[in-house]
Amino acid sequence: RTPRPKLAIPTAPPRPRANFSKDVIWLVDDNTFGLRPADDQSLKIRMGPPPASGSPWPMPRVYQPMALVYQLKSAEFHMHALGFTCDVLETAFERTQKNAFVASVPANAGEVFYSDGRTAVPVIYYLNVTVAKRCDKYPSLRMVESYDLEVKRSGVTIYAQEVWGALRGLETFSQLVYQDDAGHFLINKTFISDYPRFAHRGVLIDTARHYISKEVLISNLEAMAQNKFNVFHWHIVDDQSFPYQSKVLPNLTEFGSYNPKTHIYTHEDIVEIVNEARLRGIRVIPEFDSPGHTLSWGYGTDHLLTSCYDYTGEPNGFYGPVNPILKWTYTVMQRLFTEVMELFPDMSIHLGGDEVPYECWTANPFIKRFMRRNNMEDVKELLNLYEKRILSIISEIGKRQNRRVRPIVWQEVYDDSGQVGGSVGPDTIVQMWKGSGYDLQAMVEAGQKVIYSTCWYLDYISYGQDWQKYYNCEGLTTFEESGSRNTSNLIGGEACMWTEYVDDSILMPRLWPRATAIAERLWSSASVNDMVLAAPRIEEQRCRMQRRGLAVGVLAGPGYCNHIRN
Ligand code: CP6
Repeated sequence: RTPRPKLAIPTAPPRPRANFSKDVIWLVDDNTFGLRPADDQSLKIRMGPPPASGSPWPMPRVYQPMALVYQLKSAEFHMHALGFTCDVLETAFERTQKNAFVASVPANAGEVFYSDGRTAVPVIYYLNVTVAKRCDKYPSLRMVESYDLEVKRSGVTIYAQEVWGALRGLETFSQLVYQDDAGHFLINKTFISDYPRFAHRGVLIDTARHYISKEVLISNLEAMAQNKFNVFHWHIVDDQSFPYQSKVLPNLTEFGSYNPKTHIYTHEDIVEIVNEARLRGIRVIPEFDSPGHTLSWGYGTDHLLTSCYDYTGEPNGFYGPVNPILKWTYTVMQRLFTEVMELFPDMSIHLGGDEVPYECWTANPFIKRFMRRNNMEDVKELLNLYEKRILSIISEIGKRQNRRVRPIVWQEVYDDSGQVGGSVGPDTIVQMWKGSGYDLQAMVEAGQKVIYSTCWYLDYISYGQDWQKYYNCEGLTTFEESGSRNTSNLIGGEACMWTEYVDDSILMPRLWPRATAIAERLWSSASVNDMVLAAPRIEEQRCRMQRRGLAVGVLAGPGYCNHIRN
């Protein structure tokens, strides 16, 4: 095929062409500059082509690719666990084997020579992983994801304290592999030492506005793993539908789902999804949003939602948020959450609490009377009361199940009931999603653990390269520049995919590779923020995901990937 002519109009960013002159070490943390194995100094000949692929995303903390090239042969490449192992590591080997050797051009296992035409490129046959600690069953907020990775003549080595770090290292390794024009798989001599900036790196998917199939959710988990995300925030139910299969309160599902035969997540589905996530070091945090966003709960459960009243003092036929003044409400919640917390092993459960339509509460005569009798002047006190009870139900269930729970709530619970003395305890994490007028720094400095989402509403679409907006994230940059103390209270962030206008057919291409931009913000050092340097690398990550069979969308306008499927 003849090369395509160069056009005069601006098109895609230039294809990734790393400068692999042997004197250049690029994009590493300052404190490690100049650290380089000595044997590299003695190279006499220019080694191999610069990789057309092979740069990792997100950028590792310390990344030192060197000019020396090795060959890998897919059929003669073997991965072994030298330390502890378990199903997490063994299945990761299988995924890594597949992902590392997806061919852009037909694979070629023949010999490769350096540019002198005589010296053969050494072949590497082994990858050894040492995990220092026995595998945990499930990933957690406290898992250790750091790893060291070395590619050298004798083989690839990954060292990790915990199996979760080994997963991240294997993903990085698979991204370092690239093909030359003749189809040989190559990898550069490389030293990497890596760990995440934030412990909580999430993707929210709303499965209530549109039902998202198990297959798409699992495919999304794979995309998350390839971008080192570690939390699937499952916004499973909402006003429009209740697809969660409740066995203790079957009417919730029977009447609340779009279709109880086809559009639900059975317990088996959930176990499968949680397991697919676990194998990739991804936590699954379910969200049962209440007291707002609960209309669908009302189809199968009487007296749960508040009856709304109009100005004449008559019920207007509509229902509002969950009724906070009935014992029955807390019975329902207690039963539901007991079941949910048995099914979802993570220490966190998301309790929602956003966008409560207070007008319905304040117009209801029974609630008015309740407030009067309890000396409540502000309806926010009612939210406070509700959240306090829900949080105590959750912590009771946790105690009975012998686990510490770290509930998550949307920021309104902090904003509104913080004012009246606080349903939000020290174990509660607040997820921030509102923009102007809300202050991340203030929240963090007040000692509140925060998950940040304000910049990252991926359901919003606009013409042009919006990944840059997500990559920059002004709110976070402002926070960084403020020189805030207590930065450790910012535990991470989440990309949010609400699905009012998204279903199975477009969820993957709308999320990816846009969430890829966020992945680097959440994993890499704060100093890795140069968009010009990021542009070719993120484009390469997009092509890599596409090559591996993920239904990713377009990132940056006209362009192409260097493989058959475009
Ligand atoms: N659904 C729920 C939503 C949103 C929220 N909660 C939402 C609000 C504003 C925007 C996007 C999404 N669709 N349950 C707020 C957290 Cl811009």
